[in-house]
Formats: sequence, structure tokens, C-alpha cells
Amino acid sequence: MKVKDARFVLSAPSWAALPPQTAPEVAFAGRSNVGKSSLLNALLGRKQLAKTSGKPGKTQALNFFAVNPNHEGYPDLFLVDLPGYGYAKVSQSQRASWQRLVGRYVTERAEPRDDRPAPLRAVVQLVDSRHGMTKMDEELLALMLESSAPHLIALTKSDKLGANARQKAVAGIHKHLAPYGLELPVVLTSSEKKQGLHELWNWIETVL
Ligand SMILES: Nc1nc2c(ncn2[C@@H]2O[C@H](COP(=O)(O)OP(=O)(O)OP(=O)(O)O)[C@@H](O)[C@H]2O)c(=O)[nH]1
Ligand SMILES: [Mg+2]
Repeated sequence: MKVKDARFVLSAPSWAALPPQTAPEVAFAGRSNVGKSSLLNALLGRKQLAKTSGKPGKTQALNFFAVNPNHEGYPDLFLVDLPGYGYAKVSQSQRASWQRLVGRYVTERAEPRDDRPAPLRAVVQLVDSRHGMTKMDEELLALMLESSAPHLIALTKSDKLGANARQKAVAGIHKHLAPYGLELPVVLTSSEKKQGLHELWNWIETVL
């Protein structure tokens, strides 16, 4: 997709605050600090449209970004930055309520309603290429697989690995998923070095 324009639309801290379903949505999920906001910015070709931070927990709501909004504000697509999973420095109840919100978002928005197609078309789950699937990533995967939307794993920060380690990281994910009978696409990305962005866009366009 050619990104001619991208805009931050709104930040939804609750179900009621979600925007009306006006365009397809692609959601980005992952542990806190895994690089969600950075990947979104890289995909949109914008530096700080989604706020990034060295400190985990920066994104605390579902943030909607419109791709190529027309003059009435209707975009081709929304990219949705989901709150970081498993951020330690918030209360248990706050964490539980995020998980409920994200879980509900990825399931309910992936179902067609009132003769309209489902807005949520795809879920990109980010995993740090240096660490592979951790226990927390597995928990999040289970939550994301509740969604009927197609799923892709994006390995982040691949610039921090050498060529061999990068290939090992990809193989590691496939190996990890095999026992579950899961064959998800896995893409190596680096927001820093702008790697994997074409591949990711191609996949997004195919599932749209
Ligand atoms: N080297 C490198 N660093 C990256 C890359 N992507 C993100 N980072 C760094 O990782 C840190 C976290 O990035 P964010 O994009 O804010 O992570 P996030 O997943 O949005 O974090 P939360 O909003 O807390 O859930 C920042 O310091 C980024 O600069 C990358 O591709 N390469
Ligand atoms: Mg973020």
C-alpha cells in the first residue's frame, strides 16, 4: 500500500471509546517494549506518529492511526497499536482490564455484524527476535488466536542480530509453533533499519 498520508485518530482506553467501524483494521500486539509503536511508525514512514519510549508501558490504550484518510476523514485502513501486554508496573486489576479489552477487541471486531464485513482483518503479533517466544508471548498468542482474523508473527529488532542468529530466530518460532499445528507466516523486521516492511505490507494487502 502506498502511504500518502497517515494520521493519529484516537486513543481508546475502553470499549465504548472505540471508533465506529468505517474501514478495515490491522492490529499490532506484543509485549511491552517489543517495538510495536516503532514498527507502526516505520510502516507509515513517520518518525514519531506513534509515541515510542525506552520505558515499557508507553501505549496504554488502543491507538488508531488512519492510513490515507480522504477529505471526509475515511481512511483506506486503520493500523491499531494495542496496549503492551504484561506491563509489570500497573496494578493487577488494571492489567486484567486491559487484557479483557484487547481480548474483546480481537474477537468481536473480527466478526461480521449487521451485514457489514468485520473491521478487524489481521493481527500482527510482535516478538523480540533476540528472545524468541517467551512465556508471556505464548499467553498473548493464545489470546490472539481467539480471533478469527489471520495472524502473522513479526520478529522485531532484527538489526540487533547477525545473519545467522536472524535465521535461527525465524526457525525457532516455526519450531515453537509446530507442536500446536500452527503454521503462521513469520517476518523478520527492523524498524531501525527499515527491514521487512515491504514483506509486511504485502501480507497485509493480501489479507485485506
Ligand atoms: N535497535 C532497535 N531498537 C528498536 C527497534 N524497534 C524499537 N526499538 C526500541 O525499543 C524500544 C521500545 O520501542 P516501542 O516502539 O516504544 O515499543 P512498544 O512495543 O510500543 O512499547 P509499549 O508502548 O510500552 O508497549 C525503544 O527504545 C525503541 O527505540 C528496532 O527495530 N531496532
Ligand atoms: Mg507503544
